[in-house]
Amino acid sequence: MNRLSPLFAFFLLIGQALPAQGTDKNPTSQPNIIYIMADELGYYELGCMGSTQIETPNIDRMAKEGILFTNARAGSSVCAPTRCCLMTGLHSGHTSVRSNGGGTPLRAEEQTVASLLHDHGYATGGFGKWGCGGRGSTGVPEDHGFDIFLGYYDQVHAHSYYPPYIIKNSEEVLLENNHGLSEGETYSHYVIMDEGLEFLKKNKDRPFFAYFPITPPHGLFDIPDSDPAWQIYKDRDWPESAKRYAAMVTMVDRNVGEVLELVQKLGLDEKTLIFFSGDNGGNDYFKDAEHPRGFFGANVHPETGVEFRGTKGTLYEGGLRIPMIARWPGHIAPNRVSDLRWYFPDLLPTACDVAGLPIPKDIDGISILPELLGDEQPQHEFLYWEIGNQTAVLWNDWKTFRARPNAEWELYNLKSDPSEESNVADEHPEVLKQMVAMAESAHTPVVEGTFFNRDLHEKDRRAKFGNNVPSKFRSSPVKHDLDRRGLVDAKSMKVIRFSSQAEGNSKLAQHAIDGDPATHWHSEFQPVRHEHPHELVIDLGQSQSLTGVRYLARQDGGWNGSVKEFDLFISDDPDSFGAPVLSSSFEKTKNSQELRFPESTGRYVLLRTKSAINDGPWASISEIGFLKSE
Ligand SMILES: [Ca+2]
Ligand SMILES: [Ca+2]
Repeated sequence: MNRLSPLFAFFLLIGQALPAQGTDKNPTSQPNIIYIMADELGYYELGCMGSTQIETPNIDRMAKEGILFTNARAGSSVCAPTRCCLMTGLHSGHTSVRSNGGGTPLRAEEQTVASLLHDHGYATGGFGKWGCGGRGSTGVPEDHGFDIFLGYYDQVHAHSYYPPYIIKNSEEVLLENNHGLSEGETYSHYVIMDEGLEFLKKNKDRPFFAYFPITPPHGLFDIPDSDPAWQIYKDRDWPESAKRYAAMVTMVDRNVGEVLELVQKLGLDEKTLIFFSGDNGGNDYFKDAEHPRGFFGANVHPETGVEFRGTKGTLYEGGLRIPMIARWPGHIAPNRVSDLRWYFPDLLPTACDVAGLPIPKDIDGISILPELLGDEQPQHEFLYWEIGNQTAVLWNDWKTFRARPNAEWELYNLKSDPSEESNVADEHPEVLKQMVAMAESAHTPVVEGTFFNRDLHEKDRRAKFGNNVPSKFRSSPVKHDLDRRGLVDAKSMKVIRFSSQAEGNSKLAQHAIDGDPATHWHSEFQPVRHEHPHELVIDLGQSQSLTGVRYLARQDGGWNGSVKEFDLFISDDPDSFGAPVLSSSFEKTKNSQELRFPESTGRYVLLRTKSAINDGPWASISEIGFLKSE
């Protein structure tokens, strides 16, 4: 449907640089933009997407008053990388935040939706979980265009709704009587939402961009018993966590209602474009024999039972499909359903287009303003994702996926096979060849930002636990440490790729080289259990001649994941390793161990585990280091 006046459409056709105003007969420049993003919300977990278990009347109403997108996808399948795509207009082959450690920073010079709008006179506020740079790094939001950002900078911090403090523009905001995890009196999300609503009121007379990357329903499944949303579910015959989760989604729905109501009350309805979405694909939360795809079936069509393969964390459709709604009375026609295929890198150019700003050239997104206004919408040539070792491309009806660099490419026809069950790579070699070329063209090596003060960031991560910081987060003395004599300096090393990490348990890949024997990397074991081979790729900072590897097993009581058989590779190309320089095994000991190999030179080291000391499927490393040749 064409919502433009014929005259206005004519001006667009001849390429006049008019501010984009759609049906607005008296264009007022610089509309407001509000982006609300629920963390972890699954595709089918809203009423308007078919859920019959979770009540979301406000979001359903928002969809009716605007566009419900049925073919939108996240920038990535986990929290930090997907946020980076949303903020920068880049896909995950070009972004600076591609690992999900929680505090990986944007580079100092990077532009964001907020910085572009801010330079154009917008007030800019963020409320929720940042995930594009911990405190003390080049990625903090107030250095990337936000006048104010209140919430969590680091994702581990964000797991608790009762931390002793949250962060506002890198300063600590104390939350009264909070003790971390689920213990406390001040529910952080209320504080964050209140500040966001205040921001809207305060800036009602000037253009604003309000970004609400709120944390529910992710993290610990906590909602105060006094919350009206809890009252709806508390007596259901469901598992406790499932009830809490549903209540958190309904609370988010109430928050969306509060934003809609306030915008209307401020008389800004027609001046304000509002988005609501998830941040990555849903999870199989609370699954059991009766609900193998999770209690609420985040990736299962409630009526047909057709499933999206995979979950959060994978690049199958289940990791990427998200609910997405846009509402802009007077500009977006009500009651529309759109199957436009778009994803997070498209927010930045769309925001620029809406605000009447030139769209930067060096991005991957395209503006979807034409689709919002019911006009002819240009399409992406293809969509691209990478995370950890996984790669995926979407092109026409085709989706190709590769689980890791040395695995076979899989090919699916999403039109006939939305569940990605039938790999037709062998039947369509020409299609696959073209898509592999697209994937290769889309990937550039990651260049992250930097930390100048890691202590602040680490403090925020410990704040998840309040005063009861578990030993792995304390710098408590452990019995053994890595023998560091003659090693490449740990400070110059960086983990640039890993197969998986136990993010929810804060056993991150970077812990294998953080210089602290009390912390360790562990491969992810829930919700997805990854098996050998597990991989770490470490950048030594510069090409080095090496003659050996030293390793320290996890220093807590456990042995899960302690490495037995492994291959070690050295290369000057982080994407291409030849034959291993060492194939060997570590012993069952908590002491520092050393193995030698013939002198080999390179900047990047790949460790690939083949088995664990206790024959389990996991990998874990407290510390690893590399011996320089003398
Ligand atoms: Ca998430
Ligand atoms: Ca460590």
